[in-house]
Amino acid sequence: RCRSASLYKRHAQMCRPELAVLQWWQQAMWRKRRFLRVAVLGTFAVIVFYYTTLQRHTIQKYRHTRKVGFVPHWQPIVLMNELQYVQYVGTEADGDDAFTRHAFNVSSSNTIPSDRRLPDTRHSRCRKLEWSAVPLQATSVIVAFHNEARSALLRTVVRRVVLNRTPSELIQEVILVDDFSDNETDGTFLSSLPKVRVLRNQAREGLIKSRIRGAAEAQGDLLMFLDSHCEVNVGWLEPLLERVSKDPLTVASPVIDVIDMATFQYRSSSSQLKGGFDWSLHFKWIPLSTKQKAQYNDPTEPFLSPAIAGGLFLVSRDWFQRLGMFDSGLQIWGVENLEISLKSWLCGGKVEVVPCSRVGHVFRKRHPYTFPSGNANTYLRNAKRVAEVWLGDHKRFFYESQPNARALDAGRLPNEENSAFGQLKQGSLCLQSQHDSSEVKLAECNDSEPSQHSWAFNVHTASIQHGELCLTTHDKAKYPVLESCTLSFQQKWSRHGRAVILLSSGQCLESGITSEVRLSECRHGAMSQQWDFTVELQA
Ligand code: LR7
Ligand code: MN
Repeated sequence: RCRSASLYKRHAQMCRPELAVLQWWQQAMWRKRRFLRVAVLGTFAVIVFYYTTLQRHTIQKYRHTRKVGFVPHWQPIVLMNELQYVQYVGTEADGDDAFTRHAFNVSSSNTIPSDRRLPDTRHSRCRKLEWSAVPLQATSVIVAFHNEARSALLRTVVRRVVLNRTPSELIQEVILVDDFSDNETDGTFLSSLPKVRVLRNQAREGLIKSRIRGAAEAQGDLLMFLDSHCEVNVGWLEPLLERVSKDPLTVASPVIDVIDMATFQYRSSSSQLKGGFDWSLHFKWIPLSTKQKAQYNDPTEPFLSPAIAGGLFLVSRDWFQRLGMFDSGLQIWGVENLEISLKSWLCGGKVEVVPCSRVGHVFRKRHPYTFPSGNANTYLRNAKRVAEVWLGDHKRFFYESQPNARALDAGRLPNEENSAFGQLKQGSLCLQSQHDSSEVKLAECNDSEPSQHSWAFNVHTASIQHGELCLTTHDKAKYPVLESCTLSFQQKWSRHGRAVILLSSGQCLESGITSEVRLSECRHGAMSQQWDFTVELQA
C-alpha cells in the first residue's frame, strides 16, 4: 500500500497526520533548495551577461527623468579604467611650474576626480521645475581644443557630458575638434569613447574655424558649444533646450560659474548679469537694470541679453547655418561671440541667458597658446570685420575708440556694390566650385556646402564673384571657369530678368543635361537659363 506515492500520501494523511506534516516539510525544503540553486545560477548568469554584453550599451539605455532635480549620480559604466586614465592623463608632464603650459594649475586639475560632484549653484526654485515640455531633440556638443590639459578635456566631455550630467538621449554626439595640438593622441585616445567623434585639423585654424568645422559635421538638431575646460552642472542642458525649442531663433547661454584656475574649486556666479560690449568691441558684463529686475522677478526666468560671453551656448543647427555660422574670416580667437550675437538680433532672432542652466569654466589670466599674427592684432582685425559687417553707421564709434583699426587689412568684406549674393540656384540645384579644378558644376543644394556659398553679383564691376574668384570665359570656350578677378571683358556679366548674360557674346548661362554649366544662345523663358541668387538686394 505504501509503495505508490499517491497511496502512501493518502495513507499517511489518513492514518499518520504527523507523517503528512513531515512529508510536507521535506517537500518544501526540497523546493526551496531547487529555488535557491536556480536563483544562484540565474544571478550568476545575469551578472556575466551584464558585464560582457549589456554594460557597453547601458549608456544608450540610461533612462533619464526630465525632472531636473533628480539626476542619478551612480554610474555603473567604466569607460576608462584607472590604468587607462593614468595612461591618458598621467603621462602629461606638469613641468616645473604647474601654470606654465595651460595657464591654470594642471597638477590640481590632474588630481581632482574627473566625475566629482559639484555644488548645485542654481536657485533652489530651479530644482523644482519640470521640463516636461522638452521635445526630444538631440544635441551635438562641439568642443574645439588646442593643447588642452588632458584631465580638463576629459572632465569637460566624457565624464560630465556623456556620462553623469546629461540624459543620454539628449546627446547625439560629442565632436572634439583638435586644432592641431602638439600631441595628436590628446584627441585620438578619446575617439573610442561612446558618442565621441574626434576631428583633427591639419594646421592651426583657430577656435572659430574649428567650431565651424565641428558644426558642419554635426548630426544633431541642436548645437552646444563648450570650451575644453568646462564642467557642466546638474540639469544644465534641459533649460537651454526648452528655450531653443520654444523659439528656434534663440541663442541660449547658461550662467557661467567659475572654476578657480589654482585650486579648481567650483564657485557660483551671479545669475543677474547680461552680456554687452563697449565701442572697442570688448565684451562686458552688465548688471540687469532695476526695471529688468522687476520684470524678471522670478529667478528661474530666462532674460534677454545683447550678447553672449563667449563660446558656451546652445543654438539650433538650422538657425546657426542660416546665420552663416561664424564668419570664417575671423582668425584664431575673439569677437565671434559678438558676431553671432549681433547677427542673431539683427536677423530676427534673440539672445538669452538661462539662469537655471549652469556650466563651470576655468577662467585664466593669459592665453596659453600663441597667436600667429599677434594677440592684439588678431583681436583688432576680427573686431574690424564685425564692425564693418554688422554695426552699420555705428562703426564710426568703433573707429573712434580703435583708431588703429582704420589702417588694418581685415580681408575681403561684403561689398555694398553686390546686388545679389548667396547661392546661385536653378530649382534645387546650386552652382558649385570644385576643389581640384577651376570648373564650376551644378549639384543638389546643400546649405552646409561652402563651395555653393558666397556667389555675388557686383553691379558696378559687372562681375560674378565666388569668394576671391570671378566667373570667367575664354574665347569661344563653351564652359565658364573660376579665375582671379581682372575686370577684363571676359568676366563681365549682366542679368536680364532671371537670365545671366555674358556681355561680350550676348550668350546665356545654361544648365546642361548632366551637371555641367555652359554658355549658349539665349532662348526667352527657357527653364535651363533661369537663375536665382538666395539674396537679392535690389528689386
Ligand atoms: O587657436 C585656438 N584653437 C582652439 O581650439 C585657440 C583656442 N582654442 C580652443 C581652446 O582650447 C578653448 O577650448 O578654443 C576654446 C576657447 O579658448 P580659450 O579658453 O582660450 O578662450 P577664453 O575662455 O579665454 O575665451 C572666451 O572668448 C573666446 C573668444 O573667441 C571664446 O568665445 C571662448 O569660448 C570664450 N570662453 C567662454 O565663453 C567661457 C566663459 C567666458 C566668460 C565670461
Ligand atoms: Mn576658455
